[in-house]
Amino acid sequence: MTSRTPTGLPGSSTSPAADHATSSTPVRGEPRDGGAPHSPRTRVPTPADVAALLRSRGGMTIERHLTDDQRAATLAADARAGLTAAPKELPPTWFYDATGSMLFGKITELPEYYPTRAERSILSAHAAGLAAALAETLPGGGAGTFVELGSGTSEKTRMLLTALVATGRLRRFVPFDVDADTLSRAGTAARAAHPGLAVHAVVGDFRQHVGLLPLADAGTPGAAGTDAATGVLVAFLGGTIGNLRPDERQTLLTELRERAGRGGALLLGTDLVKDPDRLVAAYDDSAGVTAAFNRNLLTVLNRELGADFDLRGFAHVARWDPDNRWIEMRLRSIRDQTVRVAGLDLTVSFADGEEMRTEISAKFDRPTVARELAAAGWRLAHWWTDPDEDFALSLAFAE
Ligand code: SAH
Ligand code: AVI
Repeated sequence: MTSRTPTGLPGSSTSPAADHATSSTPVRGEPRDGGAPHSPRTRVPTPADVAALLRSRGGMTIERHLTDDQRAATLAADARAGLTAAPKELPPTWFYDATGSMLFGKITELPEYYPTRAERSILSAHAAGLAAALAETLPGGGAGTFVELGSGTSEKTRMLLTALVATGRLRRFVPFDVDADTLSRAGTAARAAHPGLAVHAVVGDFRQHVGLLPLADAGTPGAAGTDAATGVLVAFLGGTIGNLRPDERQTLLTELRERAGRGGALLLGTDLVKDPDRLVAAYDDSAGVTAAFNRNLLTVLNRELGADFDLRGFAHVARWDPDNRWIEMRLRSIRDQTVRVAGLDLTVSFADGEEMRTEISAKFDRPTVARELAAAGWRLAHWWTDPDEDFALSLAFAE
């Protein structure tokens, strides 16, 4: 299994053990060593000790595939590559610090931003049917492990968790996100709602760390160290797959298929193509929340890379690209200006009117989703939409 690293990253390797320090850390508020003070005779607990301790106390574990150092290195590599490219571009992953996640939460409540409401309505109508479909098709009568990529607050996921727990098969919930704080809160909430469920939160970057996901090879009954004969459900909700380029989507879907094994299922949320005016309004709301979300990327670079972006010098732009069928968010420089990025020892010039792309958000239709899934080894089994057909949830099984 290979673990992908953005081009040019230091430490790029195909050996997960070699290039990704993996550690389990206790949930906030839990004592690091179970309360026992360190003394010369007390062995410093290893990450495995801590994880075992928390499990035995009924706690949640957090595994870090993206340590603070790796986050800093990945952000630096992405920023250097993007700010020196022509045209300039930054990956949307870096929107999501605490402020960015909070702003995204506000976006989901805006009148113009329909995707969250539409997906919630689909989940509310079909969560039980989904659990039944999994029970019918997956080995062991359902999903034993439920992984959620880009989980955020896991707010909509609660409906799914309730339906899956009701099947009596679900043992483990694995929320996976780049934002450790939001992840920790979401994992704690899931654990509180379902005390019998093991919650194993993973801080990671789905562009790099999917190969490290703790998934059972569901199609291999009795596989050592796995929950063997039960299936795995991977959910990727919210339309976040549309924030990846087509080649990145294909790589991720293929890697998920390999990791989930023959007993794997994938629940994929995709926003659908519609009237461009509605699409642009969803990404350029009248209250200016999306503009603040977009500019927050510059705040992240200022704080984490010692840059001196003047946020007032950049205008928010949202545009529909009919050829690629995606929304593009950009930041447009409103004057000639120079930005110093001390952490990269880099000076970047922006011309008046120059635009830097910060996000694509691709929109889909059923044939496109089915084709992309099939190319990665997934068979589309169910396609559910909201009544207005704004958004779709696809349930696919490993071929
Ligand atoms: N699934 C939630 C949140 C969507 S917002 C919903 O449907 O509402 C996108 C989420 O993906 C954020 O929580 C963000 O932190 C996370 N994310 C963005 N890029 C990521 C990456 N490269 N790896 C892991 N998580 C990422
Ligand atoms: C997370 N993702 C699916 C959102 C989207 O709609 O592409 C991010 C977002 N960007 C602007 N508004 C919301």
